[in-house]
Amino acid sequence: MSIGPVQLIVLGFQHPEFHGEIIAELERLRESDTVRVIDSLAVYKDADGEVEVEHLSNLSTEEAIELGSKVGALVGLGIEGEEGLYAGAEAGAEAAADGISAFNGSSPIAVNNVIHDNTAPFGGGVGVSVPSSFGGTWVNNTIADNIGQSSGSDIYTQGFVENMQFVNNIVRTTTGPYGIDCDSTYSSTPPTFTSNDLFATRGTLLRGSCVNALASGGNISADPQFARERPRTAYRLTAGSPAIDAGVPTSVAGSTDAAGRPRVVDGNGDGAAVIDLGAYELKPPRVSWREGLATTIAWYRSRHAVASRA
Ligand SMILES: [Ca+2]
Repeated sequence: MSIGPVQLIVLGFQHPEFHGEIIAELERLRESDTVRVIDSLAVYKDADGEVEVEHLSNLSTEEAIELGSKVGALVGLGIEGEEGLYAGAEAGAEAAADGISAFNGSSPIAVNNVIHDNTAPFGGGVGVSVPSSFGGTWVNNTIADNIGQSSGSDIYTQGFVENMQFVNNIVRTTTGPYGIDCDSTYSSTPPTFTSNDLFATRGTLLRGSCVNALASGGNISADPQFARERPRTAYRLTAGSPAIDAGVPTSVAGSTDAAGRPRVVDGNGDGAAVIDLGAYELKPPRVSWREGLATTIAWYRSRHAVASRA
């Protein structure tokens, strides 16, 4: 089955008291073909630090098996693939909790995702609303061309996001009114932005507490020069992109990019392998078109010279 556009939302509740209203609303939206919940986790940590987890999805079992591991990877939770998914569905919270031992005390980690062409009132690409120091670590994602109808087309944060980190991402906003909006209603401390390319072709790029994101942290604002957006090459970098070899080292990025290719390679030919920004690492061709042409001309000329002498 095809998926997309897909949106990842993290919601926090200060005083969780639910009586089935959320599930009923999601069922209603599913029935009207408005949204489908691919996977959701309700996580509750009590005063003693015990974690309870409940799964919720309105995909069929077959669809959930196909997508389960992708979503687990997206939010950085070790659900242990299909086995963990089955176990969670069959045995409920207790079985699923076994698969997420890394969750307690850590935040969601989103790495190597291409998040594009989503629409929401706030936070078309990434929407995070949290009541305490949470919100996750976002590394080497490409977040582009999303629409936040009211604000935050590509990123919208709300709540206490001072521990949220954005590192080596590309954000390209092509629809306003605002690309990245860090709502300061509850806290004026923004997430930390380090070594990202934050760029808008339309609308205002930054709003709220992250309005100065470009002033520090080695962030840039330049056209990332994506490849022509055919399905196989969409959002990959082209030679000359300012995102090439522009990242900071991070073990979170892993050893491969979103296409499964080696992650840290020398993309600008200066002899130093440096991580790129965004979900894809550019691997330059071994011989450029110009070099190949020059070699061919040199070969032809040498042959021609020999032939003339003969
Ligand atoms: Ca590189």
